[in-house]
Amino acid sequence: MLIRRPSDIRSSEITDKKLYMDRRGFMQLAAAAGVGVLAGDRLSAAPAVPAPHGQKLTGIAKSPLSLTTEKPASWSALTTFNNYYEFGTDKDNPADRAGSLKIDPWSIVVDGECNKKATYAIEDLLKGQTLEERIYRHRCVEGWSMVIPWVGFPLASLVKRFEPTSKAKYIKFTTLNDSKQMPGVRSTVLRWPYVEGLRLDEAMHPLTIMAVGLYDEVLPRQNGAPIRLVVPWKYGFKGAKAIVKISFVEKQPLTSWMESVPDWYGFYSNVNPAVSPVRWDQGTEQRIGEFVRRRTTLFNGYQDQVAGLYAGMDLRKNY
Ligand SMILES: Nc1nc2c(c(=O)[nH]1)N[C@H]1C(S)=C(S)[C@@H](COP(=O)(O)O)O[C@H]1N2
Ligand SMILES: [Mo]
Repeated sequence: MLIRRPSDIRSSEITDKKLYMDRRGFMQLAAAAGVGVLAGDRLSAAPAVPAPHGQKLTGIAKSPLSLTTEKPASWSALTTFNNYYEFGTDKDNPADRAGSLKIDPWSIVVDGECNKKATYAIEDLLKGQTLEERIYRHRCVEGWSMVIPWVGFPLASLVKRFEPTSKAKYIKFTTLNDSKQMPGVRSTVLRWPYVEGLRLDEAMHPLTIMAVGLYDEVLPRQNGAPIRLVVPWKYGFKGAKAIVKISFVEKQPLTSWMESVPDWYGFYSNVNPAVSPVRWDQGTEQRIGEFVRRRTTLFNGYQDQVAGLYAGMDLRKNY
């Protein structure tokens, strides 16, 4: 079968070694994790790690759905080691370049198979929502992982409000595509805008949230401000950042990654150590800040909660 590869796909996408060789990223993470720096390395070589930006969210409820007692990654690791190709393909590009992204005002277009098609201001969508802390395991397809203390609310509450019709089987998420603000969209590494999708029942699952915060602060731009999707049993790329459109559709949407590299990226993208459709072996993962790889678990450890969604499905075919 012919594998279509974007001609200028970055080596950082193709080898996970790059992750550990990126000196700057490594120094930051080592510092963030409190790990000693190798002899001969000067700490001054690492840029200052950002402090929490001081835009506190209030009235956050603790959710019983955090389901992990692991310690979340530090603020600095979470905000300097990101994937956000609209700002470049290196992990520190989003932190360096997303700072001036205009996120206010922000609105989301809701269209397709639903009764409440409209353009909604983000304030309107947040009205009446209880913000919850959800500490989730995050597993990236490239093999690294983190524990992330999101603040958000169930996507199901929005979906109900928009009243999908009986024809709505999937939700398509479209994200901001603005070449004036996002230098990375000049690259052809992906077809822009970045598009992701979920089956409607996946979108309605109580673990699926829209995140607007990190720790108890407003979501930083590099993490997807003002609003992004988080689906903890799927690989990280499902978590579309800077969402500007939610479409209810009948047919499975074509996501940006499926379109670019269909043999590597499937629609479901459920974390599955037994299926490695992408170049990397998905059997193990490396927590940022740790030096020993751990075993990856089916559905990223959320099997008790989500396995029922896929009863009877061949997860090797539906990767
Ligand atoms: N719009 C957009 N959303 C995106 C991406 C992207 O390039 N553009 N990258 C995805 C990938 S590959 C991952 S792992 C997560 C990373 O989220 P984080 O940087 O907050 O950890 O965002 C996802 N959402
Ligand atoms: Mo990712």
